[in-house]
Amino acid sequence: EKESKLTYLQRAEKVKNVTGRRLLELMEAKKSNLAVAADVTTKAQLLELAEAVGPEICMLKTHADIIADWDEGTGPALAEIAKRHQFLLFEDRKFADIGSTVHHQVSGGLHSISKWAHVINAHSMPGPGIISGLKKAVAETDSEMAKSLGLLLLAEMSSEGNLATALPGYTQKTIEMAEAEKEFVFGFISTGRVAGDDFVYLTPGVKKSAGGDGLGQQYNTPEKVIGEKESDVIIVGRGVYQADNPAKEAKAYREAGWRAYETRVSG
Ligand code: 6AU
Repeated sequence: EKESKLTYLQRAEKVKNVTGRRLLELMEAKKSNLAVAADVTTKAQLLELAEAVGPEICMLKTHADIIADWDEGTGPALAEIAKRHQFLLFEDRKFADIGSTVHHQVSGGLHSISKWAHVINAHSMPGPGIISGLKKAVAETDSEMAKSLGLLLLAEMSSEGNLATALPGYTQKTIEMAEAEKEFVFGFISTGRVAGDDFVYLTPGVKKSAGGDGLGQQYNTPEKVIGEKESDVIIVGRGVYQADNPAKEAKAYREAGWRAYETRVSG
């Protein structure tokens, strides 16, 4: 109970992963707990959206594999925008394979994720080997940036009928996997706070009004997610990028998310 009253800055001191700490610090500095899910499908749309919402966000979440014309310049172009507007890049690849395979997936292929992303995520389904595989890739890289890569585990999902939520013990086992790797794993994708104040919680399925999308997605409001469920970061996709004015909409979500946070820590 008491723990959720801590500010993001106070929580930063408890987080072991460098990128997790940096995220909490820049959230406080920018007064933003908004991550925008940039689920657009061309490089031009992606970079345009990043520029537009950049001042409002703590994080841009990408799906590199839905960009039709992704090329070797896309990662660096995103990184330049992220540096200028001070937000982190989260490649939502949702690794879900054996350690040896994810080791190649995070560093190789067309997307070379570890060369430009600050944050990645993985399913806990394969067991702790998935963390070891991703860690090995990080250890082998000569890039300074990749050395501080932070990992999030999917402790819960937002979609209807998902097994992470339905199977008894799944979320708890996922938390135990994270506890054992705190230098690397700094938080969770979850519907709210599922463990201690030394982890960061990021929640997708957020819109101005609750509801669904007809394909299993389930939406909650920023107030519910940050205020009641005690999550830390709201992840908003269609609510922002499908708006007539994504920059203006991102500002509105940032303000709603930040108000809910301020109420929580002061209440
Ligand atoms: O706001 P939306 O519904 O347009 O987009 C939600 C975004 C999408 C999903 O791939 C992602 O959040 N997501 C995730 C993540 C972030 O890992 C997990 C989950 O359980 N549900 C979910 O929607 O880019």
